[in-house]
Amino acid sequence: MQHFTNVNDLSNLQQALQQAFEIKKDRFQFTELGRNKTLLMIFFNSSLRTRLSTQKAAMNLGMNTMILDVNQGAWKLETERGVVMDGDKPEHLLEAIPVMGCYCDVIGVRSFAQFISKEDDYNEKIINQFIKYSGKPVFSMEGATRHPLQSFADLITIEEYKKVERPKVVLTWAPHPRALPQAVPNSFAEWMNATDYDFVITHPKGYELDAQFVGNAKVEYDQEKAFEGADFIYAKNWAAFADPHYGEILSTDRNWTVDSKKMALTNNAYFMHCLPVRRNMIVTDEVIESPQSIVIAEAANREISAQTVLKMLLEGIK
Ligand code: AN0
Ligand code: CP
Repeated sequence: MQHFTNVNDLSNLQQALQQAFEIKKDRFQFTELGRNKTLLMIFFNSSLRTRLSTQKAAMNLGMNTMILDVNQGAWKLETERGVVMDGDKPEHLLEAIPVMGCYCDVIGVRSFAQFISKEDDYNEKIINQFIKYSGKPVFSMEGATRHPLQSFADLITIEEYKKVERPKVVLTWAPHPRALPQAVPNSFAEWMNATDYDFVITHPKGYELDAQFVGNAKVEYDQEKAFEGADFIYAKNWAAFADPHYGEILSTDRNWTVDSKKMALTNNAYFMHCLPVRRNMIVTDEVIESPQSIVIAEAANREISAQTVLKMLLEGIK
């Protein structure tokens, strides 16, 4: 594999899943693969899980790791070509990227949607420049439109916990005080649509996701109806996608918070969330602390998804 930004970069999803389960059985079986190879992780945004799980995954493969928080200690980066750089940004991304590429063998990038230009966000302007100018394999640690390492870990987790071959999986919008990107729900939908699950998305009117991610999913505006018979509830907030409200908060209605009463409508569903999660906005204490909550197992699988992807990228290096 050359780069990893979405589910289609895996040539075969079922094989990738099998590889992930192999790695989970013994995560130290490929320690030679990464010897004398260096992973550089670039963060334009905060992270707990992605940072730690990806670093751990790289170490499991015998790699060395370097982490750069662009907003803490690095030069502020200009990202627009053609600007007269007389402002507060001393360095341009067009030099910074190839320079960073000189020091490593693989690059991970986290760069969220900025909600300034929908076009820039949905063209993955930052990650695509890393792909174009770094000369190295690049993978997404959450871009503007997708969070594929998260979705891969989500899929691994569902495969581990499902009790029927074709579970009903429900992605539900839930309220949040800040405007959050669509990357996690987009990506989750993209990966669920690549499986044979019964996949339903529920959200208030106005929160429709980009049609390319919704795909063949069933959209149900009545959250309680959507929860009926569900095997997995996957909660997430996102800001509006549709124009003219791109990036805006249209509702903070706590009737959409996932609580025990709603979980009782399901088929004893497992509760999932990518974390970090705001308790009693997205989900009640009771639900996230219940035996049906698998958020920690889900986070643990981030190490496995990252290691599977890093292994494939290392194998792709000539
Ligand atoms: C981010 C988001 O919603 O995309 C990262 C989630 C993994 N969440 C926050 O910024 C709270
Ligand atoms: N789920 C996830 O990506 O968490 P972080 O933002 O902490 O990395």
